[in-house]
Amino acid sequence: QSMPGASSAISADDLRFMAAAIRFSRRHLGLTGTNPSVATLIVRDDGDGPVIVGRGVTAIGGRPHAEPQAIAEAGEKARGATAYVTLEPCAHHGRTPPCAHALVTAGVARVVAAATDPDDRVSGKGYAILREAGIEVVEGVLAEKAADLMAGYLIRSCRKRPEVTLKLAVSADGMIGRKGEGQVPITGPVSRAQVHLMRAEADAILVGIGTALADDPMLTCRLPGLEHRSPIRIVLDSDLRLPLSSALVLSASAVPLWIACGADADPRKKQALIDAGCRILATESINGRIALPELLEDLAAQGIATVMVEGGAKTAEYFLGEGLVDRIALFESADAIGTEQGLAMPDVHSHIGGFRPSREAHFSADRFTEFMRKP
Ligand code: AOF
Ligand code: ZN
Repeated sequence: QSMPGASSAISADDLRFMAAAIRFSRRHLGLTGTNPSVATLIVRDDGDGPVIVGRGVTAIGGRPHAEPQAIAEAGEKARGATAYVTLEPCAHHGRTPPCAHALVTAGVARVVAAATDPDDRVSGKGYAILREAGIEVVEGVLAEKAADLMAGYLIRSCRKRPEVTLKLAVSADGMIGRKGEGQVPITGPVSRAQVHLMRAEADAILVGIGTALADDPMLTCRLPGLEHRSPIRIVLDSDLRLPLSSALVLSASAVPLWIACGADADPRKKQALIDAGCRILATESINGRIALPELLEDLAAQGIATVMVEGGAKTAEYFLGEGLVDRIALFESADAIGTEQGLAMPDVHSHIGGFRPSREAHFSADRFTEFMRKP
């Protein structure tokens, strides 16, 4: 059946290969610096059905981009093939020549793209280069799915702050911890593994000083084989109360530890932490609290695109109250802690009202729900 414009219609195969490209792009989340983790699949059909002949994902550190890697793998087979790209191919001469030109030179016949690049050097120009060269371009295929994985990059580009994900673990009776007991697991081992995977994919993890003192956490990714993917750890600590003997400071030479303090924090404490390998982020503080918009702007300027806020209750409420949470990862345990020993987070459900569930899963006895901010 032929119809006008049928050449730019999308097929079931297009959706299938784009979904595969998006899954592939996940591989280097949190590892590509200020670049998003983007994937390219080059697919050709020589009569026996479509076959992937080249794959590329933005390299660790951000370069090379996805496209030239996929093109190199495909070689001559790229000629006349379709390229699936999760982000509009770049149009600028950075440390590598523009990917749009590379696709033209490789002779691909068709480019199917998901998200448009908000970068001023690229936005729309990548598609224009391809079209001027006679390549058929289909934009916006599974754009929302691709944007979901690139949310940090997109938010950092457009709003000059990182994407903030709030992780909450809540007992069946609404408690987020136990009084004066240090670290207590609320959810089970499968949820814990999920949290560690989320850490691996984030650029930074952030906690308040209350949690740092009460739990003495490491905040690293300890999944076997992914230990090297621990993100930067950040503590909100206006008065620099974090002890030099804390697990965080003791591991500062192995995994970066940044401490956000008020501009007037004790210079001797600052120096001692710096000597222990920490980095100090002197930030404006208001009523003894770090000014979050300023801190986030600073983090974005330093290349941080995703921050996972892991506690505690005060820090969670502070971010929620300031309207600075983009995503909530809620882990709900089937077990109760009891109002006697439990630490409740009073307003959590009122805040969650501004969010809509976007994903749900069960990790053994725990229920996991991801919420996105309502548009
Ligand atoms: C692509 N493919 O795989 C990625 C792209 O500093 P540069 O030269 O690496 O450029 C960074 C910009 O490149 C980044 O802001 C975004 O616009 C684009 N990322 N583009 O064609 C890729 N990662
Ligand atoms: Zn590129």
